[in-house]
Amino acid sequence: MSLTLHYHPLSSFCWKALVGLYENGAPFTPNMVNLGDPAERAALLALWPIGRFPVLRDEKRGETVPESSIVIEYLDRHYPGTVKLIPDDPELALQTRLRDRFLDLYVHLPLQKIVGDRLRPAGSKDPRGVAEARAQLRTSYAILDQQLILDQQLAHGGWMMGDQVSLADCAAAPALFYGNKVEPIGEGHPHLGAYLERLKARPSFARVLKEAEPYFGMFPKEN
Ligand SMILES: N[C@@H](CCC(=O)N[C@@H](CS)C(=O)NCC(=O)O)C(=O)O
Repeated sequence: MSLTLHYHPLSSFCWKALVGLYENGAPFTPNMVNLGDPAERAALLALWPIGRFPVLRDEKRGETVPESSIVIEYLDRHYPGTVKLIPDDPELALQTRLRDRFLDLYVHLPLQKIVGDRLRPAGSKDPRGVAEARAQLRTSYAILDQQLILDQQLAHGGWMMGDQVSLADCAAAPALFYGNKVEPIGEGHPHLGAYLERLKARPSFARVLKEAEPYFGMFPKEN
């Protein structure tokens, strides 16, 4: 098999790539990386010196592809499946990428900050940074909920870009799932909450969640 995904089943950015892979249907070999194991960490660093996953390795094309958005763009371009994750229309493609960026930068990164702070030892916590991250999440939820109403898409049972699932939904699934865990979306954002439920029921994301289940105990609790 040409494609190998270096990943961890609990990692939110890996979930994004996995949703893309399961939507796309391209066969791949999953390689679970334990970052606590020095040899496995060194192997990941050899592939991508930043040392973060997901990383996709394509032996056939001799390419190493880091960054979840780029993994999905790469799949769409070189291993197109039945679902087109980046629309052909350039304007729609731009909107898709904007939503992907919004979800990564203004939902996913703040939630990562909150979870990361739980792992810091006492005395090295960053309460101000966490409060800012929570405020960012609340602002982002409100923008998304409002945007979804304006678009008439999510309010009517659709996906980020309308009827077709796209890169933006791959980004939304982990960002909203984990975001909701650390800063609940709540009843004030009904469209966003309903959209998250639809994502959870979608077979690609339901599969990702099922595969992560054995590892959920490793998710850092609030302290
Ligand atoms: N911008 C990157 C972010 C990747 C990322 O932050 N991955 C986290 C897991 S969700 C990671 O590798 N963390 C390991 C570490 O920081 O040592 C992407 O979109 O793939």
